[in-house]
Amino acid sequence: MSLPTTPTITAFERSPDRGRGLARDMRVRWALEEVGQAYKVRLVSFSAMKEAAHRALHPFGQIPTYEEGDLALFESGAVVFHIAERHKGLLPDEANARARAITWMFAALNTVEPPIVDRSMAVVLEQGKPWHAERLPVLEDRVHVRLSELSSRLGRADWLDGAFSAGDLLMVTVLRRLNGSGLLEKYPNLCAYVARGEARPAYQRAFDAQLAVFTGS
Ligand code: GTB
Repeated sequence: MSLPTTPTITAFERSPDRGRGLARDMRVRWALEEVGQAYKVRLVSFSAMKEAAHRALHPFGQIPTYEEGDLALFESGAVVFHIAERHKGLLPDEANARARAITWMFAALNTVEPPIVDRSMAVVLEQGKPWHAERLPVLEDRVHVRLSELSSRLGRADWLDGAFSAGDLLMVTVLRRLNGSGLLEKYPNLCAYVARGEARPAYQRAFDAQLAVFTGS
């Protein structure tokens, strides 16, 4: 199934992640690849993001956005949900299983992502502050609390609730933000979970597409 209008998403013209697939267009690209929906990408500069034309699409002047005909969306979680609702493959058909998968989408974005983002913002923006050395362990402890809880729940399963879903897609992208921090390595099942997500062909197509923006290929 494909949409009558090819959707267009926005992504960084020059991503600060240097092609590591950590910006939030990655999760939208991955979702589109999972369901086999072709898409176009419009690259935006940091300054263009703050101009009125882009703010009409995204009130907070950020990427990603999603346009499909006369529908314009922002918020990567809402966009992934929209894609999952309109295509088969990212949410189960059975009502209760579907509700649980949606619950994992919210858990990824509302419960697991915030401490991970707080930590990475502190590393990027607060290195020189006199209190940084004291604050960082506090932030890392909060990340460990969530990772430990998530690790216990995942146990030896491949995915969070049965088959791969949009909940796993978001959770894997959230956990990838810890790349290079050394924090995930304490949880071998979470490392294997992320690797399982990254091994999916749709993930790889999405990753290659965003990397090509960085390398200019
Ligand atoms: N809640 C929104 C969503 O999920 O869509 C958050 C969107 C958001 O934070 N967008 C960021 C942005 O546009 C890009 S992804 N920032 C520009 C601005 O606010 O002016 C965040 C991001 C950026 C860089 C890295 N990195 O370098 O590793 C990782 C993640």
